Amino acid sequence: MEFRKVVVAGAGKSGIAAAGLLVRNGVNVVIYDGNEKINPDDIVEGMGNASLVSVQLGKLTDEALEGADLFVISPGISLEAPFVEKVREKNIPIWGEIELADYYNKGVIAAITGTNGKTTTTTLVGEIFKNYQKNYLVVGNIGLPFTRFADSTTEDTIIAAEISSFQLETIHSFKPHVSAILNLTPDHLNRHHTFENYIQAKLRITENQTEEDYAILNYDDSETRSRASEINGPRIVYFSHEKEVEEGSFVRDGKIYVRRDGVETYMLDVSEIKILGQHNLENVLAAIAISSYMDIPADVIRDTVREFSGVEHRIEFVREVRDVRYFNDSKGTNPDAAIKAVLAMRGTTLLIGGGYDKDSDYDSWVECFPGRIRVLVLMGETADKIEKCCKAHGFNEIVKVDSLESAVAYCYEHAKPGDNVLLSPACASWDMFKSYEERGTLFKVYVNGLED
Ligand code: UMA
Repeated sequence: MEFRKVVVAGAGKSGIAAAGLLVRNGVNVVIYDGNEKINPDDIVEGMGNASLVSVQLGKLTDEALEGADLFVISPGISLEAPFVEKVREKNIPIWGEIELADYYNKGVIAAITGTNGKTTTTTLVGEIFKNYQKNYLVVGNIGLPFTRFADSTTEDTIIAAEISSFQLETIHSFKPHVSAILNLTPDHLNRHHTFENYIQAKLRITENQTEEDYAILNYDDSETRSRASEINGPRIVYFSHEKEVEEGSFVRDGKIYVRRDGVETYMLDVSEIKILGQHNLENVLAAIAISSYMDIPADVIRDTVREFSGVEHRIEFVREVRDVRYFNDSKGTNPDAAIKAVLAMRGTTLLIGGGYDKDSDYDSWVECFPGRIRVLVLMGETADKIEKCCKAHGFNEIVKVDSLESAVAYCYEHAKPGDNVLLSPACASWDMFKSYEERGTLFKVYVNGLED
């Protein structure tokens, strides 16, 4: 298929990169964004051949769609957005940015999805790839659009791709050699409406895989394990810290092994892993299985895992001030991720939570507070909803603030020696910040400004 004119919806990271890829390949592009306040010059800047690009803001017109042979939609835009119906009526194919990238890609992909642990696992797999060969990429939901690099790949490029449910909704022939589903707990219900719809979106990561490919599943997460029967095509491989799986990675007597086609390989001892918590053991087991089935030698995997000390914004230790330890878990954007951060703390914690409302259910998060959380400092759109949930569970140690800076200041004044202060909001950031990265970075700025 040759493209002559493509409309790209969304002028965020993903849309800009998709448009850039198309322009580099000589395609006329209309970039559309609903936000009228964006400066079109900022969008076109850096796009190379600007004569191929036009920008439309506000309402998507028929004229913009005229003659378009493809519509590329950014992951943050719902397929239920009213203008999408118009595109469907005109029978213009709708692709996500991942599908577009894969159209130009020549490399071999390890694609990682799941509710939590995606970024840590993708980062670790990327580090393993980096230590194996120069020709590698780390892309996707992690913040580096695949389209930015897709047309520079060769058949030897190995790619670690973090893929979200949003991105999977708009794939058609995207076919990773190795796919991984790390776990499945409810998230993004305001977009997918039901947990089942969300799961079905995640399972699409395997839909084009065939028998020479592998789908790696978390054996210890019953929701994920039970979906193996719905996957047709790739060979199923598991990772587990509870059971010695037939095919995949597992733990025996504190030692991690990979068993592939009946051959067992020792990888490393669990005690050698630097990143904290059981969820991180799962992430490491997943990364080991993914890399092994991407044919990376065991010694490269072993050495990289031994060195790996985690990712930014994920239970990231920031600083100790007056005997209080501050942790940035801005990536804790749903209750399940936030529970893992609470459980990873030693001693009592002043917890900063709340944010953008994704229709999440906060009960299980609040249930893990007694004995662990000294006070919950709430901010953002969900503050009232979370407060109500806390009260229903008999947890009343709540303070509401109107900014992250005030939250840090409150914790600084009220923490006792030996406490932790943890930013782990259980909510997305979009009500008050551009991204969870911005929220985490600002948290670190405020914490680093505290007087010792
Ligand atoms: N927009 C419209 N109309 C709409 C909605 C949005 O025009 O109805 C426009 C906005 O005005 C804005 C643009 O779309 O200009 C934003 O597009 P986007 O939301 O897709 O954001 P990007 O900057 O392109 O970032 C996206 C991913 N964002 C989302 O999925 C919401 C980033 O994932 C990803 O890193 C990036 O592409 C690169 O691939 C972030 C994320 O929060 C980290 N992901 C969710 C998560 O991890 O839970 C899924």
